[in-house]
Amino acid sequence: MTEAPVATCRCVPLLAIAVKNAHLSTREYSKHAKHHAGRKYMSDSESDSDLEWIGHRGETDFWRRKIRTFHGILDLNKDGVISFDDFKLLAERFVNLGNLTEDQVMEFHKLVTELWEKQWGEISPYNLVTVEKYLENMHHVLNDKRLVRRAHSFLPYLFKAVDKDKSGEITVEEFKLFFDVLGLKEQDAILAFRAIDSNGDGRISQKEFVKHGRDFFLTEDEDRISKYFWGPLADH
Ligand SMILES: [Ca+2]
Ligand SMILES: [Ca+2]
Repeated sequence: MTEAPVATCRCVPLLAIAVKNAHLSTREYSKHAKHHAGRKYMSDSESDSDLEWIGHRGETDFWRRKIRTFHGILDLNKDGVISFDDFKLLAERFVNLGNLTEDQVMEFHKLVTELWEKQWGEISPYNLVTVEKYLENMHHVLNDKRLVRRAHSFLPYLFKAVDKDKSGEITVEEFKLFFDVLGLKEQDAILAFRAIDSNGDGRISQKEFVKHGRDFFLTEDEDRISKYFWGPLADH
């Protein structure tokens, strides 16, 4: 019975998934159930079978709106384009919170540089990423199995950077710090935190943080709570 392990592990989220997928055909659902049963042996980055097919991702206005929202966050000096300086400065803000170890800081810097070079090429003040270019690139990443697995590997570092007491979980206070570093409002941090902390215990684990933070970039499903993760969505 493939359904048995589903009923015994992580009941609440799985029930929610089951309800959400009630419209799927039996065949699709059992594929889904099997997939979720095996999830604990997989990294989150490999568990994307509920997304649109590769090649057809990133075609909704909703997804484009989310990507424009994130472009606005990365554009620290709000001049309409992302430069490596924006990128580096944002990483520096997380590092300056002082909660990463020396090794983590080194890994994070290396990762940020690699991400830039892989996605945007040259590190130069003239290499500027407009919203259009960003949308085009993110669409490409989303539709490339290999690229999409690596694209959000920076998220655990953001989590560790704001986990002030190093408890391995983030409280609403720590989440406010996260939004503050991103230049977002405290009130929006509270709203986002409430949405992501779906069991209401006042804590978000690294796994949940990475899962929803990443899901924001991947899903076209407007019902997913990940849409709250990076603050209010851009108007259009
Ligand atoms: Ca900028
Ligand atoms: Ca904590």
